Amino acid sequence: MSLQPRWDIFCPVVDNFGDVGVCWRLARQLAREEGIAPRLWVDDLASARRLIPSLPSNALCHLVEGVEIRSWQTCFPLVEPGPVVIAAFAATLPEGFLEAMAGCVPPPRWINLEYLSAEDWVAGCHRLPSPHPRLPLVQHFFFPGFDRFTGGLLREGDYAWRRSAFQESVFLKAGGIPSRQPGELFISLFCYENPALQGLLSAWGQGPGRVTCLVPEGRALPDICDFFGISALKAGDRLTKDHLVVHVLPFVEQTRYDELLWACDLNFVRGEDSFVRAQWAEKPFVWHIYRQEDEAHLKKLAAFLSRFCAGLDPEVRSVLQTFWVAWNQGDGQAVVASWPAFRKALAALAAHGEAWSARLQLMESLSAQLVRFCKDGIE
Ligand code: TRH
Repeated sequence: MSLQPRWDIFCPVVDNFGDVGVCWRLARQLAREEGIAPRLWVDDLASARRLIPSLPSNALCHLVEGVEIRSWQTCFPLVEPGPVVIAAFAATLPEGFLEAMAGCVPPPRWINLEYLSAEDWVAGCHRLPSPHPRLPLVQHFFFPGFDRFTGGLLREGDYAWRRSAFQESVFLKAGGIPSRQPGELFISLFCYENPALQGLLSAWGQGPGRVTCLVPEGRALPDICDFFGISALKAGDRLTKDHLVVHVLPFVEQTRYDELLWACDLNFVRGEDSFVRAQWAEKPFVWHIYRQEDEAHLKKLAAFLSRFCAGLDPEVRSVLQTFWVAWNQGDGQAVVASWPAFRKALAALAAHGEAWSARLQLMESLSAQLVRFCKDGIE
């Protein structure tokens, strides 16, 4: 019998890969670094399988890297809750499981792990309690974030070691990507559909110097097909136009996504988890934020920009903000017009990215903060 505390993590998959991406990363880190035996309940195992290819397609319960991955189905089994229960992204827990939690002595620590935001109000809500209206249970909000008043970010203890062991030549060879020519720019592209993409591809094609764009299979492909006037693309395909070369890559196992970021000079990322990974990669990046109702995402974007740009040279700051905002508005003309200045600012942005990452690393990792919060008791 395992002596490790079992923590239950509930992951509802709204769409795409970020929900399961964050939960899987957290669970794996808890298992590897914190001596926890996580039980990860996922309501969409097909999405999880894209990030965790070793997960069998017919398994309702499977152990991967110390994490018990369970299919979260409507008919929920009778299981004993662990001492900590994490409801990710406001997950509604199964009623029977909540009743079982209420019957535990003492009741489990119940954490509502929220989405990442750089907005100032987050610090005021982090760790706030919220009693259940009927049951003797208290839920606590836990907010990831960018300063010491929040729960921090997920970063694995062996990240720096993995990064220093990375060999770009091996990565490129394995992907069938020719090695870099002098002055060539490698760009990874992981984004949602974007009406500005075709203009940007044509700007890349105009040079100066070659641009190699590495695109994982996914939502960017239809725009790329339209740009090249073809009907479909798949992993392994390679297309060229003027100075631009596009390689379509397979969607890889989550741990290997970092390699793509390390190999590139500029990374287009999106959502939540790839956005954080780009910051650890210490390379210039462009964030395609997840669209929300009532344009709430624009506030989030502005909040991040204001933190990230603090201390940045005013000219570089303005170039970065113009390009990011144009990209998020899908404004092709503005993206194309601001690309040359953005390209020129890449060296300054790379240096800034290192300093930014060093500052973020002063925060304790989110997984360690969670463990401390649950162990120390709740003030
Ligand atoms: O996929 P995303 O857009 O995810 C989300 C969800 O839409 C979610 O509902 C929303 O709330 C959130 O964004 C803000 O982007 P994200 O967060 O970057 O997640 C992608 C995951 O996929 C991340 O863990 C990295 C992983 N990944 C791989 O494992 N292999 C790959 O080849 C690639 C490109 C990504």
